[in-house]
Amino acid sequence: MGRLIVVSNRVQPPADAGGGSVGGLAMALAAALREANGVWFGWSGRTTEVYTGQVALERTGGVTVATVDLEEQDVQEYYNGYANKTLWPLFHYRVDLSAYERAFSEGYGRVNARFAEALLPMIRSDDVIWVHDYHLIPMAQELRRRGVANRIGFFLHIPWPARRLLTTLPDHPKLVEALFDYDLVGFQTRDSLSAFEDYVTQVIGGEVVGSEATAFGRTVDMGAFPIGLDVDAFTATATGETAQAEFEKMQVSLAGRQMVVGVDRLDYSKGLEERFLAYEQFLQDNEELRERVFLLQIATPSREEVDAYQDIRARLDAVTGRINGAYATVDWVPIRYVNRAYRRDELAGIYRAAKIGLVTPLRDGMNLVAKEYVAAQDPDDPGVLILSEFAGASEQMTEALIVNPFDREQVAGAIARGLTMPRKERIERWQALMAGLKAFDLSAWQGAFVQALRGERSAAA
Ligand code: GDG
Repeated sequence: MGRLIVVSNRVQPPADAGGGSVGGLAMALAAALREANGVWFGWSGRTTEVYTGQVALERTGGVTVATVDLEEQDVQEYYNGYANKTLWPLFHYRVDLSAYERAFSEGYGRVNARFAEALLPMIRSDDVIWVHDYHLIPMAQELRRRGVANRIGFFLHIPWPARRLLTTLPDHPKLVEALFDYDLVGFQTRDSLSAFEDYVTQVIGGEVVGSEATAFGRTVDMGAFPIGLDVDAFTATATGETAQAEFEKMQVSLAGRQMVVGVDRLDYSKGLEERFLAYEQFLQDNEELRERVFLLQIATPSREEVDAYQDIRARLDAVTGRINGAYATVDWVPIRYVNRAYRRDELAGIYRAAKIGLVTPLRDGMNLVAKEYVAAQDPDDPGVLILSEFAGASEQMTEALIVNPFDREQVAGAIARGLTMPRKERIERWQALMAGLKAFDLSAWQGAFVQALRGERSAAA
């Protein structure tokens, strides 16, 4: 069986992925690659004055890691530009924040071509290639242009947007056409898959039969492959020494109060402002519960070079300041708002100490925090997950309290319900959620995708 080559924008060596890493993708891929004696190719995260195309190779944790440096202009146009100022907001339904410049799209094309050129000499004829995420949609096209005939799959970690949104993107058919150079295209949810099918049939006039889409004179296999969590590993982390120490530290700090927790990259798609306002609504509506609870929001700084991220950070500073100013007492602050990264094992202890996991993105491909929160709970006394209907995870995690994050009163009501939910109901919901997590965990996810990519089984969802 041929090797697995994974291509993603950033590469996180597996050896480092246990402790301090940030980003669901890094965690997911490290494990998948170890199993498949894989090669992981991507950007080093470093810039050089002039692009050299030189590939740095490193062997770590059973995986060959291959990286290239980019030029500053590449980073501005491809990464900060087309990926994070154009596609990310658009695919998260924020047409208002999506900025298009021709230079961005040229930079995007150029970097994809550079990656393909750099990867080319490493590809053996029986390798399968798995490309990840919106940064690299044209990767297969660039490899095909260079004569690569291997099986190539693409997985989109973020949502596929509704057709009316996607058509606001200049040159949208060009972007979609590039997907037809893959053998397999995977989405997180059936919802994204059907939005893609809708675009192909309604905008391009293509055809969808079973799990295959035909357009631009080519046929591609498609499927929904919801990313899972390495449940056993995370549960072990949550009951390990560091997590236990963190848990005990939190117990002291709780001082008999109950904690609601949010953990997110500081990103406008995560709905943090709406979350704080819903929590304020809860404080207003539930005077008797008010000082018995607090919200801990960990918001890890992210993409700070992009203006929209500076704006959301300033807005969050203001809204937490206002709410804390309005409600705090001498010995109680309603929102503990923290802008720093924690170790993964510390996070696990924090999740375990929280009565409610508040996961309310406005749009999210999947959301692994929801899964981590559940996996970290004490089976005898589990907390309650409140989950946005617009997180991909809500397709699977139906036993959570599912909310519309735009509906402040509904979210406020769910917080009150979670805090007072009888233990029996908490246990029943948690058991059902855990069974779902175990049935389709990280290794099932990568196994299903790679098998479908190798043509060993159908992609049909
Ligand atoms: C994209 C899609 C999809 C957060 N803060 C810290 C920290 N994290 C970790 C969490 C979790 C990961 O980052 C975040 O993953 P999410 O899935 O919630 O979100 P994105 O980063 O937006 O990921 C998403 C994912 O790709 C995978 O396909 O689910 O929809 O947007 O694992 O725990 N980790 C550490 N310290 C922190 O402070 N160590």
